[in-house]
Amino acid sequence: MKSFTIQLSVLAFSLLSITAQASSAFAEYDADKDGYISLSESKVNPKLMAQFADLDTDEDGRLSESEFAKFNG
Ligand SMILES: [Ca+2]
Ligand SMILES: [Ca+2]
Repeated sequence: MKSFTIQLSVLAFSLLSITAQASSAFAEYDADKDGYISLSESKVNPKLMAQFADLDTDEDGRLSESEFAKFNG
């Protein structure tokens, strides 16, 4: 019975993370919650940092949520 409960929690958690992924990833990178991902905030993910210049289409040195939406890591 216990393992069934664990499986159920794992399943619920997976569903939650799939649903939350799109909106929460941005918030996770935006450590200071200013609504933008700065280059230093992107350093937690080398792939994001590598694509930073390409994603920053308006070249203001930070990624807005719509610019970040084009990131595929
Ligand atoms: Ca920020
Ligand atoms: Ca930008």
